[in-house]
Amino acid sequence: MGKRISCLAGLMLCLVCGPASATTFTAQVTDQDGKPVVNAVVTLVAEGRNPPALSPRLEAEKVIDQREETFIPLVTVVPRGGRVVFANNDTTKHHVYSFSPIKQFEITLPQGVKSPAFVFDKAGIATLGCNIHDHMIAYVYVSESPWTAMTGRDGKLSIADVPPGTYEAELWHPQMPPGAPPPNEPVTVSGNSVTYVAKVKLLSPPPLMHSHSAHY
Ligand SMILES: [Cu+2]
Repeated sequence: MGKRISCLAGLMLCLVCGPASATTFTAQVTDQDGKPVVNAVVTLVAEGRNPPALSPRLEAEKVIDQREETFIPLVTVVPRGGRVVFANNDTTKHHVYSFSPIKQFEITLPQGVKSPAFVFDKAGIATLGCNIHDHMIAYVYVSESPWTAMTGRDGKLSIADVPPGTYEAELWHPQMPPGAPPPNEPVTVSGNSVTYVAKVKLLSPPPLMHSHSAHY
């Protein structure tokens, strides 16, 4: 694993600043082959600021669907204190669980049933599974910072109206090598727009994760 970690392509930082005050932060994430990376989460951590626990900038309640023995979406971003509802729209029963340090729960969801909302009150990442279908996997990214977004299929994301200042950009993706988060990158936010370009080494997805590709 050590060698693999050292092979990380590394992060490239490129800042392009424009001339005005309300700043739109955009990021572009590619993998080691130069392909756009979907489902990468970028968080801007502001030095010396304490964003509210329940940020109005991130939607506080999200639904994770289950269809064809797949959690949809693969990655869900909520603010700290945010809620997640599980909706079983499948033709089978599911038993959703998390043993992650930030949140432990389990719930049996018969076909057609929606769960109560689960509150995620600690920042971090919870990995979800299903006790009945071992191949089912999803992630809840609980963000402390209101300046958090996830890349689309084009590997891009955008965060509007970021206050000027100095931040650290944290990057996360489910296929990053475990235990080897890339170092945070300093980002200076000023002007009209700032573009953050990151290149990251990803492991191959588990074979069944490919089923997610049909849903994005
Ligand atoms: Cu299941």
